[in-house]
Amino acid sequence: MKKALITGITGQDGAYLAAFLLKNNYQVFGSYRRSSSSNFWRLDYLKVSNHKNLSLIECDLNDQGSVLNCVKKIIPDEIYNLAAQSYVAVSFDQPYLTSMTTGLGALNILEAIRHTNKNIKFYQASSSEMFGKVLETPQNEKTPFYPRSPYGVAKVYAHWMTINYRESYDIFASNGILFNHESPIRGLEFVTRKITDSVAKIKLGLLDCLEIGNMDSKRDWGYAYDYVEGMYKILQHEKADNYVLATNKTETVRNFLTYTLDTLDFNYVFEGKNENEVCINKDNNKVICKVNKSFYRPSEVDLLKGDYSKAKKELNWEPRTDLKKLVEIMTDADYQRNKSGTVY
Ligand code: NDP
Ligand code: GDR
Repeated sequence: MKKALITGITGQDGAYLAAFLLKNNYQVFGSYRRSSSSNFWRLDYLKVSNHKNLSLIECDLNDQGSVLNCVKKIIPDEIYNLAAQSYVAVSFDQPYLTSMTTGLGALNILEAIRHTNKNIKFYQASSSEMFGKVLETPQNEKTPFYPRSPYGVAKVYAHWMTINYRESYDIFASNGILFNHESPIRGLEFVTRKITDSVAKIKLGLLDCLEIGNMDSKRDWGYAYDYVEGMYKILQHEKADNYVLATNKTETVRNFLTYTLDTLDFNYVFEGKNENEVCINKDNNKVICKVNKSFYRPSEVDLLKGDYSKAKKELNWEPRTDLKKLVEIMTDADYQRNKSGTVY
């Protein structure tokens, strides 16, 4: 039985990947950082918390000794480094912590591999945020980076460290450059889940109005469930490399909102421009969405669209869920949860 270590098991991707690997007969070790309250609701949601082949191990990515001990104790066949301070907006307020966790955290694992067993395969969760102020569209593995946030800069560092350890020490170290991927267990601070949860609440009379930032920004959104299989395929390939996983489609935040409103049969109209834009419920003339400039970022990534043809050709990977379907899955889940009073 193969052993995999997943850092960031309490996050969205960590939970989906754990479920995927357990289903594929892996022994899974999930590392988590200590906190004052338990944080395993995503593993509960996917019904894998009590799986006999899942073990949880405490390890903070910022503590090099802790990372080394964790790797030494397990000696896994594969490590998936999914842990990060992953919220771009917060990275402007906490650039140092973000650089430590999102950037140096990857180095701590690579060093642990180098000093323990160089046969351990390594997956780094690189990000489309590295393309930032994009230099070409769609973006592929050869597109130069132009990060626009401390988060993006930290991911570029980890990306190149991964390549450097591959070339210097012959470690099987690969980067998955993943574009935005979402799900019903996405964190509530990210715009997609914020929209589906808030619109569900408005429909149920639990909230009056959604306050949002830049609605013109465009993203390439896929379903997290599809993307973790891509991570696995990247590590099963015959040689270590870098791969874009994306849908090659892009939509505005506004359109994501309209798909959500359509899913819940709202009758609405958008009025005004920029920070004065509002969305009005035509059935009762109430404002159900308005712009709040406090959600704007000091520098924005305007458009992302990923070319995943290399992953399709070499890994036989492609996304299976289109955006409208994804919005339906997320909106239905949030509507049911809010209706039953469950909080996630
Ligand atoms: P989440 O924010 O949901 O999960 C991040 C995980 O990292 C959590 O388990 C978190 O733990 C953990 N973590 C944070 N700081 C530390 C630390 N110091 N030590 C140990 N663990 C820590 O992110 P996602 O699941 O969405 O993303 C997974 C990875 O993929 C991240 O690296 C992200 O940057 C990257 N990525 C994500 C994309 C997406 O669209 N989702 C796209 C491209 C890249 P805790 O629960 O305690 O906070
Ligand atoms: P992103 O995701 O920054 O792309 O990073 P997020 O959902 O936070 O923002 C997407 C776009 O929506 C705009 N936006 C808002 N964003 C948030 N969070 N809240 C709002 O109210 C709001 N209004 C408008 C943002 O300005 C932005 O343009 C995600 C994370 O998962 C990263 O870890 C990952 O690397 C990238 O996706 C790919």
